[in-house]
Amino acid sequence: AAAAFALAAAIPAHAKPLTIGFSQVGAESEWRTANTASIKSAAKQAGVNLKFADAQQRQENQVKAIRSFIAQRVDVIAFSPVVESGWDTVLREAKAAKIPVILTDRAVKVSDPSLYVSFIGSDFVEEGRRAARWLVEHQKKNPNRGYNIVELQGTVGSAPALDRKAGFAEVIAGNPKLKIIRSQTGDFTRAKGKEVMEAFLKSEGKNINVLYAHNDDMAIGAIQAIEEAGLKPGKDILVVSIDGVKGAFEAMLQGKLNVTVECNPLLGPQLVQTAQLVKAGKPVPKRITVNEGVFPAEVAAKEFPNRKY
Ligand code: GZL
Repeated sequence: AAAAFALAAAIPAHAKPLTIGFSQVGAESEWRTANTASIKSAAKQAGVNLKFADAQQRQENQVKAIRSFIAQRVDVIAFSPVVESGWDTVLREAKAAKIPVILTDRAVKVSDPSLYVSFIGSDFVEEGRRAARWLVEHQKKNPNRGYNIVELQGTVGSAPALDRKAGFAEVIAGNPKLKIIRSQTGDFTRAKGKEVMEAFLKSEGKNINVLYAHNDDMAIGAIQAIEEAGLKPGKDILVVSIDGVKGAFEAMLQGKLNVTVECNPLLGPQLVQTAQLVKAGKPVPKRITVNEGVFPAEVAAKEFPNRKY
């Protein structure tokens, strides 16, 4: 042990690989799969020692993972918080252990903003606004059609679900033509999205003109339900969703989905770079946003070959 200690002491501090403990939400969607792949490949390319934990969408598993990273004395803790609240205690433990914390993808609501050094992720309120703006413009061009909207919300209490709902509602507020008639969580998964859409169709049937889904996976599940009900997704019921994953482009090419608002999952390089700066004691921005666009069906064929996730 003494020899090993001597060896470690002999290695200049900057030569030891950076160790990041990362707690991921789960594997609930195509978006998440791409996000995980980006983080793992960026860590590999940078020679970072990545300890990766999948929480199966349960907050208690993320708290456990963070506690284990503290016990292992990792250099940096990073995580995508499944929900916004309930993090103060475990983040205070990380602070007491002098381990910096970086948030990726989703935000937290904490009493003390010094509990994390940086949040790298999208502006979900703007994503909700972009989805609604597309619908407002569609309505102007189709004055004779109805716009009764059913909404499939993301995971209850998650930043993307809360913010995408708020952004969308902000833009349609005061517009008598656009009305949300049902809204329920589909937990960001295809299976739940299909199940909830089946319930919407049972209770509202032909009264539904639009589906607004907080992610493409729920939209893809809902599309199956719409077809099984004998209706045409993308025509009888407009389908508006968020993420921009491959499945959404394929659905647009089949005329079953009308627009997807991009939410960039490729955060790995920015996470690794930020962690390296933090480890070197360099300042980092508190908020790092990502560039993203809006892809209506008419550009799907041209854009599809460029998609990276
Ligand atoms: C958004 C991310 C959301 C995606 C979903 O940054 O947190 O979680 O929109 C994913 O597909 O499940």
